[in-house]
Amino acid sequence: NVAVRLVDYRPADFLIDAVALDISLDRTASKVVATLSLRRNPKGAPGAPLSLDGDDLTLVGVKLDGRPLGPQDYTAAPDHLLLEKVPDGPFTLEIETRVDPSANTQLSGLYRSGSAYCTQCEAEGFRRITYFLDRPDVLSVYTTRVEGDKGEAPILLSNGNPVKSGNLPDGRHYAVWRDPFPKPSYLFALVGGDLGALRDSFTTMSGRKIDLAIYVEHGKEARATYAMDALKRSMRWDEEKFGREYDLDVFNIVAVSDFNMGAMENKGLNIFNDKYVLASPETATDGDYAGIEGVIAHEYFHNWTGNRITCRDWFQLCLKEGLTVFRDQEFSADMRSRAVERIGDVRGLRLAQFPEDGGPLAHPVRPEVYHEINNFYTATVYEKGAEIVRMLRTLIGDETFRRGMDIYFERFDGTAATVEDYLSCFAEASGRDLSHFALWYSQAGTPILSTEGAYDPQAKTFSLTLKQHTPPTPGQSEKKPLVVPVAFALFGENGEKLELASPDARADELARGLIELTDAERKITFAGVASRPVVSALRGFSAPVRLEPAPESADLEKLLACDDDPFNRWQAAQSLALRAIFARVDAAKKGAQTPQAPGFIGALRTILAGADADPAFAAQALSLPSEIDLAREAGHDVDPDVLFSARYGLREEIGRALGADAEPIYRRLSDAGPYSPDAASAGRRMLKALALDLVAAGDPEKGSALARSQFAAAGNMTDRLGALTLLALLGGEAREAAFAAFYEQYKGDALVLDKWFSLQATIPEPATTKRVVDLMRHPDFSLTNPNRVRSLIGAFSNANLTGFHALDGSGYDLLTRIVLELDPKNPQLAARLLSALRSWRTLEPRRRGLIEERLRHIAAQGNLSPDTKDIATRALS
Ligand code: B3K
Ligand code: ZN
Repeated sequence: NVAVRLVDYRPADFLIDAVALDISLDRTASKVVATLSLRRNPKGAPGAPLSLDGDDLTLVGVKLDGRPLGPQDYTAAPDHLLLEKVPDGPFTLEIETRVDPSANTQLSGLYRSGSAYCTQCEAEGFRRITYFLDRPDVLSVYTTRVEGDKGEAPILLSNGNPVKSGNLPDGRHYAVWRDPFPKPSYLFALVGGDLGALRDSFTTMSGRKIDLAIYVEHGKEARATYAMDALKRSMRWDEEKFGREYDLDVFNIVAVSDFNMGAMENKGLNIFNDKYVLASPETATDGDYAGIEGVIAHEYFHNWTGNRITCRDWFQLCLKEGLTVFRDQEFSADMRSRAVERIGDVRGLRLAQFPEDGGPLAHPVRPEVYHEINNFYTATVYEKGAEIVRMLRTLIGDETFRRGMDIYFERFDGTAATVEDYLSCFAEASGRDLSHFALWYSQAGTPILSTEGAYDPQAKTFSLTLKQHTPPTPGQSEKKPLVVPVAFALFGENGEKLELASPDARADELARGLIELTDAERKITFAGVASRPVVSALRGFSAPVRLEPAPESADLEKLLACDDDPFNRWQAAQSLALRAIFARVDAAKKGAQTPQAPGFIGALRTILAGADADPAFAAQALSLPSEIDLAREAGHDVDPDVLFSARYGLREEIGRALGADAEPIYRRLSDAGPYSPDAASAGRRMLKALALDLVAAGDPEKGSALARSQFAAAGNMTDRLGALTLLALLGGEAREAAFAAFYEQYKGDALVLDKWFSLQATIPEPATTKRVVDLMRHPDFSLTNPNRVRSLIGAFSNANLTGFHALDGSGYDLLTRIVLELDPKNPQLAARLLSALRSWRTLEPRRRGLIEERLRHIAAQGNLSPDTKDIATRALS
């Protein structure tokens, strides 16, 4: 694949004002007739030939202004259609192609999921349906006629509003849809199938009634109730928070089982992985409900940030994705607990984005080059992209941020925009020069922020020195200081928050408790400080940086008790836990006696005692960092087995100390009444699971007995899966019996079975590789369903540190074999799985060597897809 570069961007040579599609669905030979209204782009190269993108297409015929063309008039191949000579004025081109949805295992373009037809066109799937200028800056108005068999596909959907429908001979029928909003081809969608629907309506702020429908497998309509509720809340929230009203007469969502990612924001016709639509108390966990709410909101919010204003080119992907993630995170924070949402978002960022930014796949939020765009739908573009938007809001304030967004919607509606366009709106609203801030978009890598305090008891001053530096990343060896908003506070001896006075900071910085660090270093001396204060820095995680080193333990314990920023209270508990675990790691390496952590355990005891006030927060604060967290924090020469033992040992120490305190909490929370997915109830269930884990950590027999009865009696999936998770860790016959019972109960339900596969893949013991291999032979396993592959192989390689990194290399062999087997069928999925190896250089030498061999073996394969080749090559770079 050739490199595509941002600097090479040129406007298209032609514009396509209107597209009329006529698609006749057939399992193996769907007929596609596309009529394009073309004209030369005044901004394009004069006299340029017309070169249309294709991918795996079979051309049947071409007509220009109604006149059939002969082979001498064009050059056609599966991947392009070239017309050297076309009229200078406007003209129409009619292109007929055939596509085979049944053979489409890549799940890009027109494909089959179960018995339904559906499409996925982002980023470059439309060219697998017809020849087109398949790039996001070519915006057209689409009219789509879909024809299908009435029995096979009674439901025929496309973008926009329904125009007409009718019957045809031979048991066929058709529907015509028209989308009046100009859109790029990646937002095109079509669905045909025999589906059930949950219907509702929403009245917009200006009083327009919108018909809503969620299409699902027959019989599962009731499981879409929560998604429908989330949709209506999203529509209202976007009106209230951003003044954005929905624009079509209908909004349709279709849930399919075979989907490469979470969902897709096609105009007026969102297509979803059914995992993010279907939920019932018996089949979905609290986490699933929260995921549905977030993804429904995300795709809906794209209607303005992504669809009405789209991206000029794929380098600008963060313009829609980072901004829309920011919007869905804010929505969830408003719907649930803001503090718990923030903790969860930061955990996610550290889990997925920090390792990306710290390894060979690091890239700027706005990349400058790609070989395969599908590999850039990353945590950096999405989650770090959202953090940049959040920092912008922090810097200019809520009101100015909203004014900037209003300018953006007003000025760029109906266009394909850039990051510069976006920032210009906030520069205008705030009167600030944002050119330095913009470096966040082009500089890769996670900055390291350090704070150093010096107290002068004579002068009663406290000097705080903030420093930043960003380690080099591939292709960017020199890094510049960034604009880092550091939210901070000082706490006095009795835990009181200090008034801030300093000649070294602006009045607004002191008033807001927000230091803007713009250079490599900044020193601020505070006056009138009666005793050595405790610093709470990076409050609310005000910038996506690493704060190193963490404050001293005594200060952390104090912050845990007195900080009024819940994020930093949680962070204090995490930092203490990390310190206690790494003390054990060091002792183990030296063969020294295991250190105990009485201070930390005392702090946990206090959190547990006050847990009722905010159960979800307490559960978060009481949870130990995962092994994956530990590996990332360790950063180099990682030995997963050592990390596992240290963590497991601390868990036992905590359990022995706090098990007795936890048991009554567990028993009290077990009396919960009927299930409700709301955040407060979910928080209580989270605390209950944590309490049970503490009991089991101290007394495995008792824990197992409680887990077995919870498993048998559970009235909802959260409690049942929580019990099964503990039983899976405890092992033995009880575990196998519970897995068998779970399978019997849910064997017909794919989404629940995914949990069954996942949980087994994450058992932290050496025998798990064999279990995964055996599970691949299970009749319910299939390489063609992405959810199933991710649930078994993805969970094993990303969430089972000891199992996957077994010293004999068996985990790596397994992943290699699957990636190579999957690659010809579904390259996007194969490439995604392979990226589990991205942090290989942080491992100890033996494992590092084993992975490098596998990566070289993969990279050396002859027929590798561009997707997998790109990941393997960059991972080795
Ligand atoms: N925009 C889609 C992602 C498409 C991925 C293409 N490989 C989903 C989303 O972010 O909303
Ligand atoms: Zn998105």
